Amino acid sequence: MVTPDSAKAAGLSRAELEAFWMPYSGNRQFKDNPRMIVAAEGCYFRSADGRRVFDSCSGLYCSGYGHNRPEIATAVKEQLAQLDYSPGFQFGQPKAFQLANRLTSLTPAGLDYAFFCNSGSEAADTSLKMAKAYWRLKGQATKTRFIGRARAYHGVNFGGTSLGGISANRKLYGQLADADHLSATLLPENAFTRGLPVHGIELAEELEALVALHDASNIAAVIIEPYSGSGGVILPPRGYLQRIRDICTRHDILLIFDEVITGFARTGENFGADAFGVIPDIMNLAKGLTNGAIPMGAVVATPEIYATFMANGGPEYLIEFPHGYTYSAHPVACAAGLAALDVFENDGMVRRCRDLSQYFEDAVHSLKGLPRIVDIRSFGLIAGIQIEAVPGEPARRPFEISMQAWEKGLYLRYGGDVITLAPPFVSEKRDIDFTVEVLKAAVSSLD
Ligand code: PXG
Ligand code: PLP
Repeated sequence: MVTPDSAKAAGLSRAELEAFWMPYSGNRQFKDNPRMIVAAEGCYFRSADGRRVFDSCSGLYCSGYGHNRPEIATAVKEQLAQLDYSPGFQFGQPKAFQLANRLTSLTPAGLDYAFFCNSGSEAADTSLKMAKAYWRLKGQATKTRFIGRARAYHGVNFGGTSLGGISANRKLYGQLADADHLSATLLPENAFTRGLPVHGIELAEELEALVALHDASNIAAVIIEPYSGSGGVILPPRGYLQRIRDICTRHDILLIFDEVITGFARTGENFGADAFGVIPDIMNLAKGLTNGAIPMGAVVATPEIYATFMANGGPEYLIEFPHGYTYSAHPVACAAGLAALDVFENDGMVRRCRDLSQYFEDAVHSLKGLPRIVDIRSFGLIAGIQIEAVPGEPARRPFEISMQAWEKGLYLRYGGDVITLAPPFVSEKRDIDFTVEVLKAAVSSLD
């Protein structure tokens, strides 16, 4: 067995595993069967027991440009030596402004103002507060309601938890903030589609029904992932996002795209907005912004939204948007962000994603026909492989597959009963082959 030695190899006793309450983890199982990662380079982790492990999910979808990029490491080191921290409230540091310019030169035209935070969860709650305040400043203070979607993920803070739609993430907390949810766009007739599914555009009409119920005068915003990542790689049917956009525009409802996973090349374009040809009013980003090296998120808004805050801010010395984090636009995060965007552009991550995506799609869809695989969905360099659930034991089979994969040198992520692959853009074809081979063997060994 590899696993019992893993903590010991990392110099930790069983007792020393206790104090750390691990996030989104089965703490009890892990602490009895630890899986320690001690180093990384490119597309590979090194486990504490010295094995190379292929990272088939770019960490948690965040390290698409490959781990331990020297450009990012150097920028971070230099920044730490020059300015480790500076207050972001009422004072500035140059890299924040540089990064905002770099970022908004990449985002679609009309998304021109970047607000920085430290994670995708903070981006979600920032965007919701921004939307609500925007309508209040415009004298439409009844526009307060938010609409999300079933099976969506918008992080773990109060707003994002409520607008999210993965029941396992919500059930312990009750309804934290008021929210309505559109259906997820997962239809059986679309099973095993490559790219965007054909059926389901009419699901967008549910938004009209919610407008009829609440009246647009009471709705602030709709928040949507261009495709749901954590929810199991749920793709938008052709025309669906455009129809959502049209309904929002017609009723004066802000459209927020949560691009925490779809942003930064995963779709084969800079952003999901580009890939799907639909421009939101607010775009949430994190993960790829720094390649995961330093925590950072961003909310990018239209000039109209920014101008509304400025025009209604009162005397100039006053704060227009009473919101921000101690670590908003942290200088080290900004340095990492600037270096990551250099890598993103100079090393052509969008092109790399496109170049590999057909091979990836063919490889992943070659799993069709194996027992227990009930759907495969793919777009760009992301894929969801849906495994038939064991009744009453959600996510049991993907968990078992993931544990087997780890033993064989593959880090494999899953959400619910869906195995999610999101390899680094710098992966080789042989890495994809290896991933699919390991998966094939693991799936074939299921009861
Ligand atoms: N929005 C979206 C669309 C996300 O995918 C967040 C917000 C929250 O970001 P932070 O940085 O607060 O975690 C996310 C994060 C998984 C998985 O395996 C997905 C995420 C994070 C960790 C694991 O599906 N998405
Ligand atoms: N709680 C307390 C007591 C604080 O003083 C602060 C920040 O000053 C926060 C929470 C918020 O922390 P952060 O800005 O890191 O989100």
